[in-house]
Amino acid sequence: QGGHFSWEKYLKETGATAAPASCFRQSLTPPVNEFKAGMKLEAQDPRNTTSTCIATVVGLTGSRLRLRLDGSDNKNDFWRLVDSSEIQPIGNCEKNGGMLQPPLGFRLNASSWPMFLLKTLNGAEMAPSRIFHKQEPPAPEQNSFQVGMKLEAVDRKNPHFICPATVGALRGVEVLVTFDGWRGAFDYYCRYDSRDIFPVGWCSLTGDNLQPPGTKVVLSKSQGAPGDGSVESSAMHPTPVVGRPPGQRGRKPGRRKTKVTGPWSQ
Ligand code: MLY
Repeated sequence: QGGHFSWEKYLKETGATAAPASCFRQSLTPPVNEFKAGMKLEAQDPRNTTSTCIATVVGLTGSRLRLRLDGSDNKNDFWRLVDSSEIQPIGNCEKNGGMLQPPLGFRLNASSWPMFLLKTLNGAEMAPSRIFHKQEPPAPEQNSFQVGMKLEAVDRKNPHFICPATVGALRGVEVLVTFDGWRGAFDYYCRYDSRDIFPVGWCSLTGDNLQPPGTKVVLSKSQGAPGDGSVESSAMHPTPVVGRPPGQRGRKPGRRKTKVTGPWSQ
């Protein structure tokens, strides 16, 4: 990883302001993470949200858990905040009259699910209910984000990453999350009360790993070439941009040409 990213310097450099914590559906003091790798719990299947499945904690990052559904493969891991309502102690589903389901893409024959369930839970370390958080923080009453405000946001294409981002637009209850230095390839709209967006400083409070901004210059809507006057050129990134065909945006794996050290690096 490059130099440590400093929000303080970056905000100064960009002349931007951080979105106030009151804009977000996050607790003011991030929820403590008392989970351990190997613990099992119940989780909604992200690919089939009506199913409650067994998941194993395969990693911990800040206030988040990296989860893998039992009976699934290792290519569909997902991340949840420890205070997410989408994770529950084992037994919760049955207590509420539900039935645990095999994950979408269950690697065995569907008929072997009952036996698989027995075996996967036998002798397993179940996450104790006391380490779950009673409820999610309440949603703020309204969308109070403003265009230009800075935040930290999950990169939904690479959800293990939390990155510096800017509110690019507002659309009713939705916010356009744009990733600093990534030319729009990873941008998305989400509700203002999404659990994937955090106030500036969140990662440093939780110990999660905040990525540095990317190094790409943002082009205007006309997508003109650098030098034609359409470049919004961020002063921090004088790096020339080499175009790539649409559908191939984002950095090629393992070929970052520019070292990520900006004036905001410590
Ligand atoms: N493998 C991807 C990683 C890009 C991550 C972008 N995020 C941090 C906004 C790529 O090189 O395209």
